Amino acid sequence: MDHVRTTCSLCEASCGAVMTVEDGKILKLAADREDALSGGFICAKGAAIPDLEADPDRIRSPLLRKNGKLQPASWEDAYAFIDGRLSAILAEHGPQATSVYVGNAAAHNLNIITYFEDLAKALGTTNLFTAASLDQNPRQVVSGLLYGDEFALYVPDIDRSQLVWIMGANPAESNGSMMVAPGFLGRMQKMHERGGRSIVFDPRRTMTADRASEYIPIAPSGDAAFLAGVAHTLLKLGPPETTALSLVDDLKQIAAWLTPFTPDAVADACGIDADTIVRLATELQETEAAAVYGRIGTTTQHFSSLTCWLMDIINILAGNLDAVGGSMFPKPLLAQPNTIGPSGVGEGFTVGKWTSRVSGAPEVVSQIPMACMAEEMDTPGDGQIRALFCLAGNPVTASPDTKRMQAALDGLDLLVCLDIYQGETASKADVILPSPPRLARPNYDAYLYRFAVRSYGRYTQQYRPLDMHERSDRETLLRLMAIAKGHGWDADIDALEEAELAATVEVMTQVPQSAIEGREPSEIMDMLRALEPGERRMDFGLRIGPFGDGFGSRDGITLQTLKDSPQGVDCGALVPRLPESLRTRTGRIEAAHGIFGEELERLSAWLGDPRPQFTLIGRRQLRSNNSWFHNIEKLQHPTRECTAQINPGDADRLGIASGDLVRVSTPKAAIEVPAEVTDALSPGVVSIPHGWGHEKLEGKLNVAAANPGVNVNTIVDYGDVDPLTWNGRVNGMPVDVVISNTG
Ligand SMILES: Nc1nc2c(c(=O)[nH]1)N[C@H]1C(S)=C(S)[C@@H](COP(=O)(O)OP(=O)(O)OC[C@H]3O[C@@H](n4cnc5c(=O)[nH]c(N)nc54)[C@H](O)[C@@H]3O)O[C@H]1N2
Ligand SMILES: Nc1nc2c(c(=O)[nH]1)N[C@H]1C(S)=C(S)[C@@H](COP(=O)(O)OP(=O)(O)OC[C@H]3O[C@@H](n4cnc5c(=O)[nH]c(N)nc54)[C@H](O)[C@@H]3O)O[C@H]1N2
Ligand code: SF4
Ligand SMILES: [Mo]
Repeated sequence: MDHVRTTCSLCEASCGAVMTVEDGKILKLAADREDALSGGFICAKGAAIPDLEADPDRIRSPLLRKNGKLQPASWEDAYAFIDGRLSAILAEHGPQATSVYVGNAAAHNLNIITYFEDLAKALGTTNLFTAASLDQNPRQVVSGLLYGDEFALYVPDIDRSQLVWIMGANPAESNGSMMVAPGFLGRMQKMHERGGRSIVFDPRRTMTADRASEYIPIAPSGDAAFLAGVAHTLLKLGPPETTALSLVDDLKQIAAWLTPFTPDAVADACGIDADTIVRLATELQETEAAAVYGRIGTTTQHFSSLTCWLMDIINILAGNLDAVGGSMFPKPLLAQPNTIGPSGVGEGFTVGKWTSRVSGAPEVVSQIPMACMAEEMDTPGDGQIRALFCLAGNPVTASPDTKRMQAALDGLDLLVCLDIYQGETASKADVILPSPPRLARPNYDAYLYRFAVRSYGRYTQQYRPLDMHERSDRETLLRLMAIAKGHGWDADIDALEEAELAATVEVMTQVPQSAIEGREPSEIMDMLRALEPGERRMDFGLRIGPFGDGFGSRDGITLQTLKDSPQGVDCGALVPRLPESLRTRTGRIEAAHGIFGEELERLSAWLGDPRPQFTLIGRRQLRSNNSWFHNIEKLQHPTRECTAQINPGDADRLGIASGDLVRVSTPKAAIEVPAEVTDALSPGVVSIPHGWGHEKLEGKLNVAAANPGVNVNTIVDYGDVDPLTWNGRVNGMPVDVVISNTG
């Protein structure tokens, strides 16, 4: 029996864990008390990893569609099929007829997150879609514009804060997002014990709200109005002089834009009275170490980018941006744009480097927004998408306007899914390629540590070799790239990768102030060749990173350091990073982009708009993860049901009791869901979780199919997308609610 240190990695908390392994099976997963970040925390999902790995419905070899049915096939046959189809599509329609979709699970998989962009590049397409445009793109774009780097994403320095505002996030159940702070509730509790306070702003009194010092029921999409009132108040109070404030361009313009947004002017629209707004703003400013943090409820609503921008403005005006205990910029172990190159200035950031074919939507963080994916597939013409590589995602369930997405995917000439299950999207595939099991892959939460509340990393080596039916995701993606480039699936993929790495190394030796500036590229490549091909990129990223050894030029870490410390490498608490972390062209915080003035005008008009009778919002569930995890018997739980939560007053008025079937509809579509009457919901708000609707999965995911729930995205549509980012508005849609007459 072995005890193997690992990271759970199923969600963004990235908990350190220890697996008990016997005869190639994971018997148990327990918390690792020695982990510097998670300190002994895991949740029910982590503990269910043995069940997840042993699930008989997992895909363990490729499936290839023959005679209309997905059937087991060899990797060679699967690749040969893809090669044939893809080559024909490329020959006839060119590279723009191909596309890549990257789902949430890629962020939890080292190899997929490392190689997905290369696949899109190898295909030669700009049609790269990701779940980020149903999620955090407004946050990233606002960071890009203000700080010059889309990954300049601050986190609440929760372990040293005395006040944290939690807006549109429920870390008690999501375990935190764009913030790696495992055991968030424990950290929050510790803050309370040292006299600190937490305040939750949410239209639903969540599990986090129940544990917070104060709960403020804000109106759906009312955040921008509220924050504008707070910013107005902070300007009146007089912002403290900080490095962040001294770097802001252009405060005068921003103050002018905010002039009309008095607390009185915004109170009705956000549902928070003017005195409370003034009290909260004053407390925020007077508390030495305070942070404002927002997640899904702030980035997928009616004013997503504006809300993110206002959070930044408030963090700055209250003296909390880049302050210890405030909102701080992480410094991960792996190099990222704002830890490479000249300090404090850079190339800046833009959106719209190219536009989408059908709607002319802007490129956003090198992607086309998901709001355009179905139309790019179902609208005829030059550049119509005919092939999709779907990596660790499930757009049928995740994307608004499900029916259109389903039909669009059905119309493709080639759909290849890289997945571990045959879910709603993979069921439509021509080929499904499986990721290997946990014990046969290395792990490092490269994507997530960018949001960690400490500079921290924990690497897990592959525990056992791949068996004859398994391939690493690295190999799979490199073989798909080889096919896309016309080299054939059996090309020498190590050579292919080496050529790419050599090009990157060469560029980095020419970047001023990079850790290897002026070095001989061949010397660096020789050092990298001492490692396995699949480890070289990561070693490179660590060694040129802020804690790296610069390939021998200074004391620091390498991949070997991480291998030698399976319990994790902790490089300490966050440190203030302004102005060093900026990568804007001017070296300033470029906060006064005209779009934010325009958005404030849109907000101004909205303040007086009549409110819909019902607004639909979503919610995450503790024992779930978007559309998957529903196939694990042990994770079935009364709190994980697909219900429409509704306030008792509304329920009374409509004659609805818990358990009744209610019909929730828009002018275009309707669903029927059992009601759950609860005073956690504000009046006029109805909450339905996403990720459900497994009714067609019998024989594929049998446990999930037995309790299918309803896919809320059948009625959610992209509607009025966020003007700056075209992000999906999956929270805040007006709906009708009535008791069902079929129930
Ligand atoms: N209405 C509504 N819609 C939403 C949201 C909402 O709040 N409301 N939230 C949005 C958000 S934030 C997101 S991130 C998206 C999520 O959108 P998606 O990422 O498209 O959906 P998931 O359900 O997370 O799909 C993850 C897929 O990865 C697979 N998978 C799991 N582990 C692995 C692995 O190791 N390897 C491989 N190859 N595959 C794996 C799973 O089986 C599953 O098919 O949904 C969005 N959609
Ligand atoms: N257990 C579990 N963990 C998960 C996931 C999961 O499905 N299950 N999904 C993962 C993913 S992909 C993500 S992106 C993260 C998300 O992590 P979180 O954002 O923390 O999770 P949510 O539960 O979606 O929280 C969003 C909150 O916003 C509120 N809200 C809705 N509209 C508004 C609004 O207009 N204003 C305000 N202030 N609040 C609003 C909702 O009521 C909800 O409580 O969680 C990740 N972790
Ligand atoms: S909180 Fe997330 S990372 Fe931690 S054990 Fe649970 S699912 Fe795994
Ligand atoms: Mo997400």
